[in-house]
Amino acid sequence: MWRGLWTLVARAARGPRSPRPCTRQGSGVSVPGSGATIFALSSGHGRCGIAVIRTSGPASGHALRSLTAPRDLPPARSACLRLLSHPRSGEPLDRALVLWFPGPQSFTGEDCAEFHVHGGPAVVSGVLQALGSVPGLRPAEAGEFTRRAFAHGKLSLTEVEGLADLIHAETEAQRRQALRQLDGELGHLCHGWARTLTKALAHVEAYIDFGEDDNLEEGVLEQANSEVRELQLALGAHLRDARRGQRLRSGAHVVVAGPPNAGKSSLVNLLSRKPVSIVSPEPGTTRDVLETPVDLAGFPALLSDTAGLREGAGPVEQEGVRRARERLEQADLILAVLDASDLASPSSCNFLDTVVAPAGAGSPNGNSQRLLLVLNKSDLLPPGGPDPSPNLRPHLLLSCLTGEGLDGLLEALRKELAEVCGDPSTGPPLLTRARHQHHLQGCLDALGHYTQTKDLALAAEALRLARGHLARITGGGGTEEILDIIFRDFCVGK
Ligand SMILES: Nc1nc2c(ncn2[C@@H]2O[C@H](COP(=O)(O)OP(=O)(O)OP(=O)(O)O)[C@@H](O)[C@H]2O)c(=O)[nH]1
Ligand SMILES: [Mg+2]
Repeated sequence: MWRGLWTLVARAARGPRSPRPCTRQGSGVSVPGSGATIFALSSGHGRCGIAVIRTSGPASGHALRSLTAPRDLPPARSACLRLLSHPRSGEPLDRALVLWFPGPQSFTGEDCAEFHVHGGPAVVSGVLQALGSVPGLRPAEAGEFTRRAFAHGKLSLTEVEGLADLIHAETEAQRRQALRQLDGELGHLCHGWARTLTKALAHVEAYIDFGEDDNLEEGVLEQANSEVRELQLALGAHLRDARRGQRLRSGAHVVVAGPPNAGKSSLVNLLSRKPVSIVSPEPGTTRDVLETPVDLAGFPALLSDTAGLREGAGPVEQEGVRRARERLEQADLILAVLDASDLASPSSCNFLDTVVAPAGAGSPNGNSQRLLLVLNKSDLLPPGGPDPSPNLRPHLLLSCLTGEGLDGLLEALRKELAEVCGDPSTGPPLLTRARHQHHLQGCLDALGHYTQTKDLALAAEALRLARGHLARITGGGGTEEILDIIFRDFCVGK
């Protein structure tokens, strides 16, 4: 039996069965030119109060000493005020805060230095030029600091993506989602799934190797099968939600539609707080689809104004109506706008029958089209008068003219968009990229092969394939763990 265990040890140590362990030791990804020390302006470009320039690589300490001579390196991770001067000419450049982060306790895992200089363009370019004159330093390429952090195991791939999203986040929901991903939530979820697979694989491999051995616990294969079944359910649920995370990253498509003159353009301008569309009392003013990115109740959205839907207009307006209908089909959420004082008109009735009624309330999984019905121009209704349409489906009263009802609309939008995009403050970690979806689907397909095959060797291979897909989401690997689990989880050799 011990010979059997050593066979497993030897197997895990060779070929495709022994990729690097999935630990924070490093991703195993090589960084082109990683021996060099890189430098760059890390804060935004343009005039500002403080600009941050940083370096990463073995010559960082030398660079810091060169610009702050004759002073020594400051204590690690403490801000110190230093006079910066050009290492060759000795010309003073700025009085700045400098920080020294000896590796591996730094963002990239390498020796790093930071110069917090005054943000004038001449100061920034002077310090960058001074750094360029230090031997062994070169300007960083786009994303090179983060790439080094990944290569040194400081960030997983999903965390790298979270960091990128955080930098690009424009709405509260995007920021929350990016922070959660940067905190490693998606990575932890994938690691948890990968651990389940590793365990199942260990069980299957142990059965292959020690199936005849009395000392092997009973029901080993059944346990593996039930773990795989549970995982299939969990992955399936996440994949059904996959579009949400992507909408949260790139913005939900919210289409404003309704009959002519209902106040669609007025609503678009109100929600985007800028004059995107022309507003006029003339029906048929908007003809093209006008898009504007907006922050809607904390969620990112691409808001589209469309032509009023009606029959019998001229050819240009008809083309606008065709485009409006096309856009409606792609909408994640429809904002259906009607004139509250004109609900009995043929165009209002037609719109209610052809757009509002079929859209329905949306399915519980959030994948179908959702619709919010807005009755605009509530200021034209008689004061204290009855609800204009007690038989209508649930709706919101609004006046774009006075702003009354806007808070209620924003709250309704927040709820709808939390369904459409997923709520990053409460829900499970979201799959924000097609890459995540692709590998999760690959994992699920491989698990499908596992459940179908009768051949144990093929079943084990399917599990390895499934685990490889999960590992690729976070950018890690991991096969040596199987052995750890065999020793810990089984009684082989007792
Ligand atoms: N009284 C009142 N008038 C409004 C309100 N909202 C919009 N209007 C007016 O209604 C008219 C039509 O508004 P638009 O926003 O251009 O309507 P639309 O639906 O985009 O019209 P089309 O592009 O022609 O389909 C304009 O004269 C607006 O000032 C409202 O809440 N109350
Ligand atoms: Mg319009």
